[in-house]
Amino acid sequence: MQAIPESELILNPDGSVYHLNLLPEHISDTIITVGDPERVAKVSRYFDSIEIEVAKREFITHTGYYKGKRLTVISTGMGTDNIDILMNELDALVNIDLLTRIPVAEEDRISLKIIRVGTSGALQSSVPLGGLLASNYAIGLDSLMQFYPLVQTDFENSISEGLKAQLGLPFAPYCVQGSESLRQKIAFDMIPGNTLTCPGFYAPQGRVLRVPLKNEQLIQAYHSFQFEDFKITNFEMETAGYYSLGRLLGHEMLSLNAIVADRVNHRFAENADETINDLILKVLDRV
Ligand code: R1P
Ligand code: URA
Repeated sequence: MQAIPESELILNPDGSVYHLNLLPEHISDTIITVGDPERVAKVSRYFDSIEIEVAKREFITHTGYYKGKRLTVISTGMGTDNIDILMNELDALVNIDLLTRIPVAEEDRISLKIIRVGTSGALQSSVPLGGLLASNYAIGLDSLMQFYPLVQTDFENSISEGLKAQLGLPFAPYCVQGSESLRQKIAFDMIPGNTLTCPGFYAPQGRVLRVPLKNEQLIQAYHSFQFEDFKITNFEMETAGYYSLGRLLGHEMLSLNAIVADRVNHRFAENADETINDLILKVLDRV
């Protein structure tokens, strides 16, 4: 196999991957990801000890031990473009020999367990403020999967095509299921849901400040979409990127959402920090 060129797999002078600034020994095979860089310390403050702290741009990484288990927590910032960087560089750390720049043999590949701990807005009144929701399927309204050969199941294709028609979009949003085994293990008591990943926080999530929406019925269209018993429960900005790249690269991925905004009743949580902390503690104890 040919070595991956320097311009494709970019390494820093110390051999670390370009944006994450990490070396293979800096990460555990179990990784908690958060959007907000300040949330990293809110997770690692529960660690028994912190072994490594690395920071570059929005990617802050702490690796340490929680009740004897080695864990890594990394912040990603917002949006699936950052998830493209995160997932490819994490994969390079475990599945490419960074000295020879050659991918490891298929039988030696490592599958990471990655759990997103993020915030989210609810699209159904069955999803309460302060609730914890585990994404079963994710639907991506962003363009990331226009560039990767994602293979969808027939059911996922039906969701993609149905939503394209319902929203009158010129493209079919992508739809991907996350890890069922991680969901059973970590999120058995959380609300199961289907998460819409939006390429923005304002108009793509139906929010109007000064500029009106192109489609005034957008929230209603998200809310009322139904295929068999599938409904969209919540939205945020990363999950579909994670689930699709998890499938393409062979990593197990689960997205967990602390519900901080209720878009049906137009309310925002007064105790969002408590809800997120509750989610962090559950994940640390179960991962
Ligand atoms: C928007 O406020 C951000 O919050 C959600 C969205 O996905 C987006 O990143 O997740 P985080 O709380 O993890 O950042
Ligand atoms: N994050 C989002 O992306 N949307 C919300 O409404 C809340 C958190």
